[in-house]
Amino acid sequence: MDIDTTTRFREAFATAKHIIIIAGAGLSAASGIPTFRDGGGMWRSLDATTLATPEAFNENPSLVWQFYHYRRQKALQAQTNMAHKILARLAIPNLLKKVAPAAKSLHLITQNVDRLSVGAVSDLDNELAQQGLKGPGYRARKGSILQIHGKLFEVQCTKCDWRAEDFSSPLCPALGEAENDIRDYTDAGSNNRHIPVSQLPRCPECQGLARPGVVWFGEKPYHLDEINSLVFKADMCLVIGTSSTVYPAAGYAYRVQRRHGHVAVFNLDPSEKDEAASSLFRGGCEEVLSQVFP
Ligand code: BJW
Ligand code: ZN
Repeated sequence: MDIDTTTRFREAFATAKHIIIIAGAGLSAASGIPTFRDGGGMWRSLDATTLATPEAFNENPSLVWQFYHYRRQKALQAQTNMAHKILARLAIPNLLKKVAPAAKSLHLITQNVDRLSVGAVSDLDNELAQQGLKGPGYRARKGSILQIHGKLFEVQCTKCDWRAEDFSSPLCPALGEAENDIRDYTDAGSNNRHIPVSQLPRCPECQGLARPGVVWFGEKPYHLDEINSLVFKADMCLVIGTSSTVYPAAGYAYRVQRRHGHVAVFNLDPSEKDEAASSLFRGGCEEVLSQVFP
């Protein structure tokens, strides 16, 4: 790793007041969760991005639910990796102060729906409490993680307002049976079991078809007003493990750069935001972040 880049970045981080972190699928890649693009996004020979649309769900809810069942299984089996853990440390005010003494706020805006960042923060909260480190300075501030593309473990009705968190898996017997039909997820081609709509997850209130509580293309992302004000005041923006191809998240780094904030990009490969970067760190974020924030 380039020592000058790290030193310059650490100096800028030390003077930052309002920090935002934009994260994408690369953050969870080392936890075994597939990314969407760059070769990571195939599921049963289908491009994952073509399944993450309301049109795909309307046309074939059975297929899209099987895709989300697979994603839920992957996320349930996954453990947080070093990158989640480091970002969790930064979310604790007293630990953030050690590397960013001027910091007044830090928010993680994650496009990931897997809950691993939330898990890393609550694990660390518990660990610090066990060490006797209590008080607000040792707790992540409420609302410091904003899940802009929703939650994989939320289920919502397509007909009424019902929504609920649900970590059970399979969500209904037919999804478990379909999974057993196909052992080799990556190359099962058109060998998809068709599940009748009546056997897919249903709303307990109105019996309507339920859907995953995530944001698909064309839908409104969550927390947009709050994120817009955070982006407006941010003087430091870390962009971690995202191809930066999906808006609105892809536009935030440019906005910070235009207002002369520091933009640091952490990515295994070149990404769309490299040109906006004041600091560019190439490599797996689970390794690079541990070197930058030892
Ligand atoms: C590593 C690594 C390691 C690997 N370490 N790095 C033109 C301008 C502006 C907007 C648009 C536009 N044209 C169309 C739009 C709108 C559209 C959009 O952006 N489309 C683009 C294709 C252009 N956006 C939307 O529709 C959004 N909604 C919206 O804009 O609404 C406006 C509105 C406002 C008010 C009212 C109503 C509407 C919604 C976008 C929803 C995206 N949904 C998905 C699925 C979520 C659910 C799920 O997870 O299943 O979100 S699609 C998918 O892409 C997912 C991701 O969160 C998102 C971004 O992907 P990400 O995270 O960047 O992953 P990858 O795979 O692309 O990249 C991984 C990166 O990691 C790579 O760079 C690797 O190199 C790297 N990496 N290992 C470090 N170890
Ligand atoms: Zn309902």
